[in-house]
Amino acid sequence: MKKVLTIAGSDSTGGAGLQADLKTFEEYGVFGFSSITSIVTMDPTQGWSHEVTELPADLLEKQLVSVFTGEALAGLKTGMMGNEQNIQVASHFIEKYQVENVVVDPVIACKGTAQILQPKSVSGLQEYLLPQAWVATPNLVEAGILSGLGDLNSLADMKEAARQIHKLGARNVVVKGGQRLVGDFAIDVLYDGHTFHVLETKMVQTANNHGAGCTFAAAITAGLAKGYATIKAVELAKAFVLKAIEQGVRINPYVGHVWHGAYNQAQNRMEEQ
Ligand code: PXL
Repeated sequence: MKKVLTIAGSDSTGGAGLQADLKTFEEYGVFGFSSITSIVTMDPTQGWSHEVTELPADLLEKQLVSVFTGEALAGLKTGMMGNEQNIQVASHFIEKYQVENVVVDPVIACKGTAQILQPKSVSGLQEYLLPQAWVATPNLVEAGILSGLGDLNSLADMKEAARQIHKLGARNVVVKGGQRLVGDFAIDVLYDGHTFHVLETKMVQTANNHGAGCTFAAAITAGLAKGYATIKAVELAKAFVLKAIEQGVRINPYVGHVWHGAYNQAQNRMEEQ
């Protein structure tokens, strides 16, 4: 059994964060561990604003000690880190245990909300986690910030950002165009330091896509852990997320989530015979 870890924030509504990661790991048939860095809550009395409560780094460290007591992990994903101390702790464990298949989802900006910006994470990501990443998966806004290029508006901009983030040490960079890039297709660019692969899927017009980014990175992690080549792991993750978006679920008046089980039709499991 392949074992994989997510170091991420908690989204109690179950769409993004470590909840998305664990659900995705299960769909891929790998055993999921999780260590919590922060807790995201949403307050409907404030127009459904997000609040991030950071957890202290010593608590993250205790969780990681628990996780790393067992045999080697086959993959590791980082998501929302909360603060720079948590980034340093995570980075330390990755180095100490020489973890392979590290996927860094550099969560700085969540889709559709400026409230969840994590400015404190930017330099830590650049200095510690991106150099350890086998794959980094910034969205358009994050890629603009991490590369220092600012607003990205075209495929050419995405390629240049990928090139800059590769220079920071990430071995493979997927810049996710998603809904932010104008056009009929969801375009991602994968750069491995030599070649740009432009990955296109149809754009699904839906509001029920909360959690898509986390799910994508978790799917890549699980695919790599299972031994898929990087390009194959990224392509499969894209197909997995497309299905999850197409079958998104309305959660409340404010938000709808991707359905992590869509690719395998998990809703049909365990039916009474
Ligand atoms: O999608 C970014 C993200 C990551 N992690 C957690 C989140 C969110 C967005 O809401 O809640 C825990």
